[in-house]
Amino acid sequence: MLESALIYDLLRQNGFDFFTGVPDSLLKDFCAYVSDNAPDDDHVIAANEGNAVALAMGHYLGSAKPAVVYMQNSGIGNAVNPLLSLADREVYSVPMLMVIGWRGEPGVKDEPQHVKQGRRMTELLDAMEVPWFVLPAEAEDATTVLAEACRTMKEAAAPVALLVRKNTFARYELRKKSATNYPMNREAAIQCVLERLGDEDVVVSTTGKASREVYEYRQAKGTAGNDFLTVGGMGHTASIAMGLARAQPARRVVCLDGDGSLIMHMGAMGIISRQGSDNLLHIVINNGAHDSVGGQPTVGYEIDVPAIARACGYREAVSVTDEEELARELQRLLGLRGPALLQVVVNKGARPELGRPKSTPIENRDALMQSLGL
Ligand SMILES: Cc1ncc(C[n+]2csc(CCOP(=O)(O)OP(=O)(O)O)c2C)c(N)n1
Repeated sequence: MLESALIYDLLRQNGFDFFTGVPDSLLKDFCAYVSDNAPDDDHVIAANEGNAVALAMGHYLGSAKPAVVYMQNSGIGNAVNPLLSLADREVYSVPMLMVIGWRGEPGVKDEPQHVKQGRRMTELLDAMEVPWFVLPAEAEDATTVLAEACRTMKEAAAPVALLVRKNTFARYELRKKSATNYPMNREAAIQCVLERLGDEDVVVSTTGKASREVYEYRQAKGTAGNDFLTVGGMGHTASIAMGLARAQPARRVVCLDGDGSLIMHMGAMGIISRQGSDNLLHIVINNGAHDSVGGQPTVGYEIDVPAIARACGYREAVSVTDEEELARELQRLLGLRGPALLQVVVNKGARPELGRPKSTPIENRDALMQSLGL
């Protein structure tokens, strides 16, 4: 296994002084090391992976130095447009080193949303003509491959990818821990909401541990619920909820979103409020972090989510922290014409033994559609 320190130091020695990206569970240790060791100004956790590619491009324009862009392979989708229409050698030709966590690598068991992405990943990079290398888990080989990747990046003057397999990096525990003291964490907030919804209400929950907690709640209660558990497509949960709300105007649709997810595709907020989602309640569980993949910070605690919602045209937007306020505002907002936004500010953290849905995404889809009489 590789020490993150070794790769970080090699990157620094190769002239990389700016790191940006979106965290990934597989790169958790490397991301934590960068968070702890890169000066704050040299590290930006981006809203989405396309955003990170563009930041790397701006950095190069202003410094003549390539940046490191880290991401999970599911983020390649977000990055394709700026990679091909900006950084590509046939457009602005901007070098950068992408460090990509390889979820769903063939032969390695993973969740359904990662399987095809992992299987087709190298072909996707080939189709984009992005040269790629696999980072070996052994220090000497990793040093050689990293040097080769840097050489290729400089020669091509274009983005190059370094693929990171599961268990490549040795454990590194984030030292920069931010402890908050809110009354609830995400799971407590989710339970409080689910306990108070009616049998007809539809729930759309976001990517990561939130959906796993919704699933476990239903399992524990032995009730089915009308839930759509978003497993992939981080950042699109609220748009799925809006589409559903429009198609089912007689139902109340409750979106359980995360701050990282909200920020990833925040532009959707302006659309949600303009297109008549009267029956949509958008709940943002804000733990100020990408909790599901290692707890790296988002700007969730620093931005005023209800003010943004109001400015986007949501009819109501409030923020709560404790269970009593949450229960009260939930009842009130469910009774109003939407779209409304309810922010719940919570501590990060989850139960270590939190399970994963045993049903497949298609079973989840069918169960929901059946419950809607479709
Ligand atoms: C496009 C994309 N990039 C990155 C990921 C990896 N990922 C899964 S969950 C998650 C964090 C989500 O953060 P947030 O919405 O705040 O929810 P939390 O985990 O804090 O509950 C990330 C980065 C992903 N699934 N998809």
